[in-house]
Amino acid sequence: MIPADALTRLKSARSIAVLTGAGVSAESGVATFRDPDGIWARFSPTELASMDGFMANPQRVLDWYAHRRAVVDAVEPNAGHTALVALERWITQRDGTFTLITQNVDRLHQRAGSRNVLEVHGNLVEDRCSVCEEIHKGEQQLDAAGLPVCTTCGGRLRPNVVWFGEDLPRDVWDASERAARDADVFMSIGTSSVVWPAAGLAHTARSRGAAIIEVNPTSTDLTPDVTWHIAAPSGTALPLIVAALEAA
Ligand code: BV8
Ligand code: ZN
Repeated sequence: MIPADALTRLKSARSIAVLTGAGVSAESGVATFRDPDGIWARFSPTELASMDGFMANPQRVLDWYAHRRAVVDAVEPNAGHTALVALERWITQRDGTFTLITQNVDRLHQRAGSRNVLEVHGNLVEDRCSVCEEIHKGEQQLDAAGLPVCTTCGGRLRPNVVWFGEDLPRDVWDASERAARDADVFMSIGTSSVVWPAAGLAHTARSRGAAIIEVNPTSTDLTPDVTWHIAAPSGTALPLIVAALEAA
């Protein structure tokens, strides 16, 4: 299942960059965005994951994120998350570098033990004040309409995620681009590669000579440009890759 020359390339890599998407959390029981039973299948992104959607119906958007938080709180990281922790350990023990860039907002990578995680689309755990940008976690002060507001300035709180049409956090994005540029191997795992600019990272890596490994049971927009496509779930493929590297 794992191409021998992909393993050879990984063994000689000094720097690995990984981009993960909702597919990595699927085996934990967290719905993806675009698979037939995925989240967006029931809602449209513009209604829920956008400032316009939030302004139009804040309670509906806050209820949706509260639902997703409850789902994530009730699940555990899976073998794919754990294998990425082992891969980070394997290459850093060889004085190599490992950067995990994730589009996921569920923090399952951190709960699994990944350390150097770049959350390009933010996270579900925190709220952010839409006025003063202060980060809030858990405490709730409600306005007359029963909506959470900032305890510092009274501004409306929103999930600390990046919505469509919003810029990605500058420092996180710059670090992600640097990691993609410097990577010898770039792994695109569990993402449909349709959301930009995150989907451009693999192309940045490739333009600098990196080998691209895609782990996804189906083909994606990126597949024509990858070096190897491993058509398997991340919870199966990633432990096999790590076992082969550790056995070498
Ligand atoms: C921006 C956070 C500047 C919220 C999300 C260039 C070209 C085209 C469009 C654009 C462009 N530049 C900007 C855009 C517009 C837009 C965009 O990309 N639209 C797309 C849909 C066409 N991008 C933006 O707006 C971005 N901002 O560019 O800023 C700017 C500023 C102002 C005006 C314009 C531009 C912001 C994008 C961030 C949006 N926020 N999430 C939340 O989560 O609630 S996006 C959302 O999609 C999630 O973050 C998710 O992670 C992300 C990507 O989806 P995937 O993770 O790939 O999930 P998906 O379901 O699609 O795929 C799952 C895959 O897993 C599948 O392939 C499946 O086969 C596979 N799979 C299933 N099971 C498994 C598996 N794989 C492995 N193992 C398994 N077991
Ligand atoms: Zn505030």
